[in-house]
Amino acid sequence: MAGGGDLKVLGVWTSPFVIRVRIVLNLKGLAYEYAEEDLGNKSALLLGSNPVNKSVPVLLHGGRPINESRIIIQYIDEVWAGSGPAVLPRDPYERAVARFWAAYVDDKVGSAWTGMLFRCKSEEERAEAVARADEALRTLEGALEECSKGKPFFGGDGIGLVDVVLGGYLGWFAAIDRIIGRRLIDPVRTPLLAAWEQRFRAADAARGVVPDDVDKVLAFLQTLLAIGSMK
Ligand SMILES: N[C@@H](CCC(=O)N[C@@H](CS)C(=O)NCC(=O)O)C(=O)O
Repeated sequence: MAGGGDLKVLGVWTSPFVIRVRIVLNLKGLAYEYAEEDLGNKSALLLGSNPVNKSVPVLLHGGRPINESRIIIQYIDEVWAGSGPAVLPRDPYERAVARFWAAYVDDKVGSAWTGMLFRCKSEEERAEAVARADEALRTLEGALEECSKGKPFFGGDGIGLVDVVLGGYLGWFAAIDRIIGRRLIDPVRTPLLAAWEQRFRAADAARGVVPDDVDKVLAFLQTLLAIGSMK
């Protein structure tokens, strides 16, 4: 495996942002060391490596830190352009489109995610965030149709930027499904996304990285709420 022992990820196992980076490292066939952080007691390495945001993930490459998950993914794709599939399209126009949808996911789905779990002070506020998630997912159903052109993933035949960015949230979606008593990615309302989810979860690069134990995720949610994370 490439990577040469000089790659290390500082992460938290449920973080959508960490999960997407780990999936990209897997796609590229890169070996890396993984260090689980405690967000209630961040390591000196994390604080020193990401002093501005103090957030995970951090990728250390030969000891040098790279921060912000979408920037990390692009870095990996550029440095290891020759290894594994390209995560961002080579064509500049398609690359711009992929970046647009990846930013959309973090903007709309990401803010609904924190709204549904961390920032809601009442069930009404949670319902309002769920409605925002529904709307974003409906839009992404159309984006999937457009970007995939009938192929399995947003990235076409293989997993690409938009796939990993959205796929990082799937473990949390399953936990939210349990809380709200229905599917966020609903096979009737968003059939393309529902089929995409199955394919994404089954991909080698995602297996073991996307959390599939809802009870464990919900227990971890309590830990995050107790330390006031993601507010
Ligand atoms: N925009 C950042 C978001 C990273 C982020 O929010 N990470 C969370 C964990 S999911 C974190 O480390 N939060 C710090 C904290 O809660 O103190 C990225 O894409 O890397």
